[in-house]
Amino acid sequence: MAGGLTDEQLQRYHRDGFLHLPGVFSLDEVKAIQRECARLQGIPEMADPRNLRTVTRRTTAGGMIVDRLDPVADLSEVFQSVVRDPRLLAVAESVLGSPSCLFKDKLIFKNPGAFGYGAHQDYTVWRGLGVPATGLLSILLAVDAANAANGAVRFYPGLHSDHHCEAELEDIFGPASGITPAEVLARSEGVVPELQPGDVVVFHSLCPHDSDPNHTAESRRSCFITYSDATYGDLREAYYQAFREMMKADRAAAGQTDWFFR
Ligand SMILES: O=C(O)CCC(=O)C(=O)O
Repeated sequence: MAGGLTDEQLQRYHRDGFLHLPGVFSLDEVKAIQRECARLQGIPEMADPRNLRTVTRRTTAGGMIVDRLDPVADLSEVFQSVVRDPRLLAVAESVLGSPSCLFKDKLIFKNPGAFGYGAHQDYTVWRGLGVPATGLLSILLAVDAANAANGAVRFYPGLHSDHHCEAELEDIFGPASGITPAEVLARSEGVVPELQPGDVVVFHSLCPHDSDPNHTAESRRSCFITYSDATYGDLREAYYQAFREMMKADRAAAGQTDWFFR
């Protein structure tokens, strides 16, 4: 793994648009990551929806909860090591065909009852960056086991050659925003890889994916890390600046008057 993907794995990645790699992180490594998630979740500012690092989500019980920290690596030495892990960098380099830059990282808690996500292609929100879809690659690291019951991510194989989003995005945070049309999804059959803690799924920025609510009593935490082809330069700082401006506008539109970033 430190040497990246084998030819056979790369072929499967290119065929499907995603690839499940079991056991990339050991149980001991993942236990340290789980402890770090609990520590972060216990910091009051990280559960405060005014924090521009947090994103809230509806729950099946009708409430709202903080569902993610975006970004997370700048908060934590543990996640700093995850995003720089040589095994992940080698996978990114295999797929991108060049060295990579860290573009984005987020920790999704998917607490009990948290709603899922409609089918989308991540590239929809990244298309203005001046990077082709093949120059952006995401890696999902399973912090907890993920399965159909707790809202694991479903991937639609073979649909990563085209971008299926004609309309401009009005509101990137809205639930109906950037949804992949049903007639496109009907050309594939969604696959929900059952993940163990420490497993990884590598996926193309055009691979449509969605998820169901977490119907269990435990969180389904996952870290999503996106690398960009270094040929296009380091995009992270400019991206997050623009992202935070969009968040402020979104919150102002919802009537929120104060926020902070910590
Ligand atoms: O964690 C999930 O259930 C899905 C998250 C997702 O699709 C995304 O953040 O793009």
